[in-house]
Amino acid sequence: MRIPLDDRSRVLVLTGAGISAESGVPTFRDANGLWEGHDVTRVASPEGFEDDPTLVWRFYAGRRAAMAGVRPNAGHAALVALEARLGDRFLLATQNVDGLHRDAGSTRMVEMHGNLMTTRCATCDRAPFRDTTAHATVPVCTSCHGGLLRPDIVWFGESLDPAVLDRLEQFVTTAGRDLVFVAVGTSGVVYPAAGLVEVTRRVGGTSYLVNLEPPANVASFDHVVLGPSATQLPTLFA
Ligand code: BJW
Ligand code: ZN
Repeated sequence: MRIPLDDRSRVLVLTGAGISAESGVPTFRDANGLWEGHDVTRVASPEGFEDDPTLVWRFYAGRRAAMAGVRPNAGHAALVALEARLGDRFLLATQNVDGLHRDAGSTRMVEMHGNLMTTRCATCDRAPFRDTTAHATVPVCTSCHGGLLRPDIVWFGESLDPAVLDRLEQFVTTAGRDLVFVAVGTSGVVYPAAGLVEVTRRVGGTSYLVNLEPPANVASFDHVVLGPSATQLPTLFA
């Protein structure tokens, strides 16, 4: 299949863990949402961090270390090529925190759930900073002397950056019926990302799904392509 685009089309691509699977990054719900027997919603929540910051940092330290040598794949590259073709009529919204879209060369992009290699203070408002260290112990803030540092990631129950939500809303509103929404490699259970397909329907746009298997919200899509994204995306946007 090929996604038909004309010179009015505005393409919003939403990606999830599935697009990075072929680069060797494990998806979330692969192991039934478990990590070393812990419920992922516990190690990725403010309550979990409050209860056991050491456990949370162990989870993120492992994920940081696992990124060594990981490279973007043909699916990421296909989105870079599409952006080059469409310019400002393209926006990529990724739920992934792995940074692979940026490594591949995507620039018109929002990271909805933050970035794995960025750290911030849980207490003070110092600017988030790049940090690739796989911390073995909980790092402490040197600005406010005592605040615990945490990954700059949007955990369950936390709000997304309003600037990210504004940019998405602006893109969708401007596009209206010219919106082509393409969701790639995502299980469609985590909001607000999972609701973008309904938003597309409301503005009169067209939606596509590219996923290995049918996700929770499959019935909401106009067109469904089942298969691995690294193989499917280059063909869809050829
Ligand atoms: C392939 C493939 C290949 C494999 N090719 N495909 C409205 C309704 C109900 C609940 C809520 C709601 N609004 C908010 C909520 C609460 C909550 C939520 O959604 N809960 C649901 C679980 C019910 N949302 C929030 O808390 C969000 N905050 C918010 O909305 O604030 C306002 C608010 C708060 C509270 C109440 C109400 C409003 C924040 C969500 C933050 C999510 N963060 C996480 C973890 C941290 C990131 C990290 O550590 O990395 O982000 S959760 C986790 O899931 C991670 C992911 O980005 C996210 C999505 O996962 P994804 O990408 O879909 O991965 P998988 O593994 O689930 O799926 C992979 C898919 O790929 C599968 O389908 C495979 O088949 C496929 N695949 N290989 C193509 N090669
Ligand atoms: Zn601080």
